[in-house]
Amino acid sequence: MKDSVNFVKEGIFQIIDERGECHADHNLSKNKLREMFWWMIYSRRASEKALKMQRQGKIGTFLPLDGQEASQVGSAMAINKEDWIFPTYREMGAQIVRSVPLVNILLYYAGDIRGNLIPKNVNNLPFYIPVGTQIPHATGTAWAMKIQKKRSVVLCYLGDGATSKGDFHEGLNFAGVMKSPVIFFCQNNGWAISVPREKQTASRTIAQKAFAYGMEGLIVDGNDVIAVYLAVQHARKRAMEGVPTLIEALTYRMKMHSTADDPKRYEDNKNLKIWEKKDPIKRMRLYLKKEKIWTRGWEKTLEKKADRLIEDAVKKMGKVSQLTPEDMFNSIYSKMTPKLTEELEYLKENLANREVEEETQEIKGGFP
Ligand SMILES: Cc1ncc(C[n+]2csc(CCOP(=O)(O)OP(=O)(O)O)c2C)c(N)n1
Repeated sequence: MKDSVNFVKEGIFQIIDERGECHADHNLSKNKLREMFWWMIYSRRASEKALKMQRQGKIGTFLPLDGQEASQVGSAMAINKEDWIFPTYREMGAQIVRSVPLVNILLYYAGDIRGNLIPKNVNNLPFYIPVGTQIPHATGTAWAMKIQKKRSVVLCYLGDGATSKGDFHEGLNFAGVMKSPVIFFCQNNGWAISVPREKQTASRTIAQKAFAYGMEGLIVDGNDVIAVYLAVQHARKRAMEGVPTLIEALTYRMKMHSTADDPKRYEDNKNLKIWEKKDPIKRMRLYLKKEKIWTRGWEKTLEKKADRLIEDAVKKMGKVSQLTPEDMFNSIYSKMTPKLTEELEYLKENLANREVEEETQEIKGGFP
């Protein structure tokens, strides 16, 4: 066995291969390995449930994480509670590992902004929807933490598509110059909606872009939860020393981009078949089985626990009071501006008129 930090196969950092064979010492306890498997099971089941809820009209939109569990779980587990994460819309797995209640996430996807209220003492930003905008924010936050001499780092999530945005280049350039304690964690999942990775950039890899900004670049097998964990731990240490890292996690989006798209229109099924063999959960199961940590019964217990937590979250969501149209004015400024007050009055008046109109229509419609 080789020392894990130096084990790189064809330029890609990997510990566990697709057959569940371990190629390097990792020094992780059995409990840590169990925990990793648990979070991946929970994340996938939560993602599957959210997709069904969208199809049933219970939430408005959703972006499945299926296939990216190892990247999200491994990275989120590798940092400290005091560190901050800047997630994109697909990072449900990272959010739940970092203690954001699932009910919040479901509420958010149902269009209820209260879902974005992150609990106190949880250092997570809400989901970023505009692609790439989190990157300069993450750099700035990390820089501020450095000035304040805080012993924490920022983990900034992004996709391969985000690397084409100006924000990416500005954010990374500034991080390199200011030596901000930040880790840029790019999940290269092959697609930016229907744009394949090879049309996104002519660079041979995404990680190599790091060198132009004076930081470290690292490619990790994003479907190997142990490798991701160790890579992010390493990058965290470097960030504390003033060296940011751009990690490219090679993974695959196994479902649609979002509930609004149909990948069959642009994606060759052959790719999916290849990546199904690399499924992060399957791989970890094979490894844990070899290590005599996994049994079918144990996995069933985890599935049941996950389903119970998911059902609880769905029930809690049902108990949350409905938002009214007027509520949209409550979350903009702490004190309403004169213009907003005027608009609120206008809205109220229109809503009242609409009620009268609806009642009149009903009466005109006659009696059954
Ligand atoms: C500024 C901006 N432009 C366009 C969009 C529409 N959009 C949503 S997701 C997406 C693709 C992003 O791909 P990638 O960064 O690879 O992340 P992934 O969705 O694969 O996780 C685009 C173009 C957006 N949300 N924000």
